[in-house]
Amino acid sequence: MKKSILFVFFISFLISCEQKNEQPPNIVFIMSDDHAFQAVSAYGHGLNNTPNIDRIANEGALFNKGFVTNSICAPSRAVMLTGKHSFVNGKVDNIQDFNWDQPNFAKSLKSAGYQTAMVGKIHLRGLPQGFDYSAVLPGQGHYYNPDFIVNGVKERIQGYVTTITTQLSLDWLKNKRDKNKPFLLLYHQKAPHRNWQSEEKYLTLFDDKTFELPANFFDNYEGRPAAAAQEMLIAATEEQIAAAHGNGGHGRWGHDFKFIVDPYGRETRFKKELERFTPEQREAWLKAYTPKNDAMKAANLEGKELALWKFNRYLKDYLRTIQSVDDGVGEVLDYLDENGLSENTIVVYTSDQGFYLGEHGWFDKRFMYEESLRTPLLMRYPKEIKAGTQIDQLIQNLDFAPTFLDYAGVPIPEDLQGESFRKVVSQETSEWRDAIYYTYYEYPSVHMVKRHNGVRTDRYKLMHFYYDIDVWEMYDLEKDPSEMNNIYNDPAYADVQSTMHKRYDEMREKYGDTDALDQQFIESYLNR
Ligand SMILES: [Ca+2]
Repeated sequence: MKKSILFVFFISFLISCEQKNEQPPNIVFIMSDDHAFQAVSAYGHGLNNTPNIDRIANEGALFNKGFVTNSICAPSRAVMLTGKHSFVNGKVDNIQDFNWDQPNFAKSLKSAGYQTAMVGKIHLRGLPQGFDYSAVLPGQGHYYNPDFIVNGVKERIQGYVTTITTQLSLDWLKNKRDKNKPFLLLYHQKAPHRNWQSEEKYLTLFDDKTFELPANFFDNYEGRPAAAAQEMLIAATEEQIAAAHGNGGHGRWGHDFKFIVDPYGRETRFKKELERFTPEQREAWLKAYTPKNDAMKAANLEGKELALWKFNRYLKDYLRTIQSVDDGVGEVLDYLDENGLSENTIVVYTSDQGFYLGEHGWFDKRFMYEESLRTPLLMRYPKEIKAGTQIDQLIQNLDFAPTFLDYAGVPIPEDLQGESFRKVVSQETSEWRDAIYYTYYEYPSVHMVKRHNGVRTDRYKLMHFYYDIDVWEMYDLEKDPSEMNNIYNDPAYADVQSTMHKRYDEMREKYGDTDALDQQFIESYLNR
């Protein structure tokens, strides 16, 4: 009798050890909004310091070729959730509704026994499905004293949005989940989305610094008519700002540049933005910005000097908001460390797309040109990823859903269009796709970036702009990484061009994209 009791104890001890070993990994999926890879210090561009984000790569992997399928906020999030291209999941632009009833990887993990939470920006209307807990910003959300929709109920929370998003995430991790189950946390920051309002403590960070303009800031867009037609110039003229005003395109004094009265004496709408602030927040803001704005007005800047000023105002505000994002990442990593969770938790840091930090003279995204196509991507999972790993394969946001399901041991539905990169990042295999496919639809609209699609291989990129234009562009990224020289129809590249056209056709076939779908999305957009 005694023996058999001992035996039962021994067996249950073995089982509990096994369960502990086989506990599926937790997943903390951190996504910020519009965070350029150029503004993550791990990538070595020297603009800013993001020690906490960098820590993920130092202790795990840094991806040098992470890309999106459609470089704009809401569609990117739909791709991330569904693992399907925009023209398959239906969310092709920021305007169409997203169908939450379709499968997503959070629903699959929840059914498999995970505790799931979505905190911060999702930018998809409707109650998020697949989550035990959700606290999301309505639409773009506000930087100061934002409204959150907590499990479907709207409430205003006083404070700074990035800090609140971190606090809500930590509160869920500490107090709101069942700690006997593995967890999935989507921790998604609004920052550094425009109009780049920083936390009080960072209002004067970088004041003593002048950032140099990128080499192609004054791009003339020769050979690139779609690039010439955009409305996303940092140094737009007063005429261009006025012309784009209704669309919210080029930089506005009272929004992007934060003037209550612009340099020409006109009152702006920024005063209205300050109405959301508490008296203390407003005082801190005015104390920091009034002297800077007055000095700019007194200097009567013109031409290149004015461009340099606008670029610096933009870049500094943008980078300031990233400091708070980095602080939050540090707090979450600390929580994992302090609770013995780091070893069995996958941590991913990425953005919903890249962003132009003055390259081609721009802010914003949308184009398939490198700086918005590419995102920061860093990942830590000590069990399988060696510290200091560098990954050069072509990864897309399409791949997150199947990758997370793979780690969790949950079957990957056959209709997902991404691939699990688990064995790539653990360096068990180097076999991977050699091309990616891209689509963009939101036109005519804010920033006036024309509809286009294209294919990128390791070295070349072929793009087609269509609808009210029919223009092909091709780039040799090895010789021309800034994409200034459109080599389409260059006889020296005739063979490459023919191969790239073949790859483009193959990609459309593989993913199920067609001219008929392009036309269908034009019609549904125009008739909305
Ligand atoms: Ca975005």
